[in-house]
Amino acid sequence: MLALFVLVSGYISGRASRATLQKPKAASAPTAVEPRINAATPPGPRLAGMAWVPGGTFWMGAAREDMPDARPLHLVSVDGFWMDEHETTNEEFERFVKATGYVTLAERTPDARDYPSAPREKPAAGSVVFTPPRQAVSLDDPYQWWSYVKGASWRHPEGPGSSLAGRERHPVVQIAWTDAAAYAEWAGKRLASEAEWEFAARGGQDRKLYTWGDQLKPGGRWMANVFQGRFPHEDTAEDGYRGAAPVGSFPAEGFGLRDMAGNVWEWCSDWYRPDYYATLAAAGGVAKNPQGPADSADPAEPGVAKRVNRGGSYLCSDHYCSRYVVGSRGRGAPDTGSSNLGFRCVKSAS
Ligand SMILES: [Ca+2]
Ligand SMILES: [Cu+2]
Repeated sequence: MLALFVLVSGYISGRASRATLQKPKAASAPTAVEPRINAATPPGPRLAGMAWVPGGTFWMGAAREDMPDARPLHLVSVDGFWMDEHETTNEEFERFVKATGYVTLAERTPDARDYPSAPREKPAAGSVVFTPPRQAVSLDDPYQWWSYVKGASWRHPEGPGSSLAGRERHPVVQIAWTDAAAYAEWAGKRLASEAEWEFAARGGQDRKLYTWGDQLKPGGRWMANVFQGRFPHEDTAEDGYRGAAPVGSFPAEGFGLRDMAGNVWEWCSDWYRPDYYATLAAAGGVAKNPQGPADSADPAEPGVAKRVNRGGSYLCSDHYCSRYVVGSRGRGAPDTGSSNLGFRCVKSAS
């Protein structure tokens, strides 16, 4: 009893007590932190359409030369939470719009004062659509395959003339961060932090390349809806889908979640900064439930604040962007959707 008291009081006063120093080192010294998955069982009954993500401590990031913003690997811990098993679908989003009358940003005529650098012509409601060229193009100019299309919105993902017929179970796209946050609030949920999102995507595995393991095509099988062929003009749909797929078309990962790689990008709650991981790593120890930086910076588009996107999309391929790598990161302006960007929600345990 006394030994225990000495040990505890020694820790409280910030220096090791004699009792501690006499113990074998391994038993008492807080040595290297190991990644672990919490054992805690779900708090209460399962929520409809959601999977329990138990939380734990994990190595976050990707140790890849071509992804400097995903380096360095650093230890992060997150508490358990519930997560939508799949991306929010068109039929789910329609229920929200019917119930609330919500109008997405893409459907509103932008205020010219918010876009001082835009062309002088009258701003029009619309959104960003993947418009592939007919032939091979240089991969350093994304404007070759992205266009601002008037009238594009979640109801008309590729612009006027396109519709949701037959796409009820496809992920909703053309969703700005603001729209995703509004849906989440209505649903009594929220967007995941980037750390929660990555912990969930790893499915309980440690430092794997993909949500399912280290091999891109185990047994020759595609595990996610991504892009095959020559980007951007030739999508051979070897995985069965050109463009988005109905949610849940590919196998679940370790926590029961679908499409955490590929299909559509997903909004997270965090602001984006390429140096955020370096900041956390420099602080040392384990970052507990990190919520992202206080502000945003994107050297590729200075002056435009960005929120984090994760998971990559049906446009990701190994010779262009590889963002189905589980630790990789994306970002976008919170007022801007696109034809390969959607979201899913989470809910805290309490
Ligand atoms: Ca595909
Ligand atoms: Cu990509």
